[in-house]
Amino acid sequence: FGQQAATVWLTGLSGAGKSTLACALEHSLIEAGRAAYVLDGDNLRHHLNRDLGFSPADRQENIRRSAEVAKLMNDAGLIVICAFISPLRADRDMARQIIGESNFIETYLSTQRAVCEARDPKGLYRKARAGLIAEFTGVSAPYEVPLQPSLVFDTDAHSVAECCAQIYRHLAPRFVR
Ligand code: GGZ
Repeated sequence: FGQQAATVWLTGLSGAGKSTLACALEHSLIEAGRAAYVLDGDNLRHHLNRDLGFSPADRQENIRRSAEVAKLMNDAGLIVICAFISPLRADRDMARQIIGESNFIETYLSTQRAVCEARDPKGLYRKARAGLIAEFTGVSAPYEVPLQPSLVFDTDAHSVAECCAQIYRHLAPRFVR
């Protein structure tokens, strides 16, 4: 495809804007003639990962399988954009190992929990607060902030287009023609 493959791994809370940014980035890459594909936690959980819930073990398995898929797609030459809460450092490190250090671009959406909770696009925080969803990240399950992400964006302060453009610039050295 005239590109060195990579996986842009978006991590952050529910409501931080991972899916929106992933979709916008995929769009701008394809517009520019690049082969790109989004793997989204919420989507994969309907199919490949439909047997998995939100216990720590199930999240780990969710990340493991998804990273293996991203790795295969990278091997096929695609730029993969992964959108998973992936709340635990150990699980993100596992994804990095599977995908390979040089192809793994950890991108942290640092948007504060209060902002994500105020957005609450699917009403999940409200349900979690009401005790209707157990082990909800940021409410009743942990989120471990990345220690050395390649990129960090607060989607409360920066537009989707700005974040997208910055990731695009980060990827550009991989485009060989
Ligand atoms: C976190 C949950 C939960 C719990 C359902 N905790 O923002 P969304 O709604 O549309 O996408 C979230 C999705 C999280 O799936 P991931 O595969 O990204 O999670 S992980 O990486 O932790 O395995 C959220 C919804 O599922 N959701 N229950 N308890 N998010």
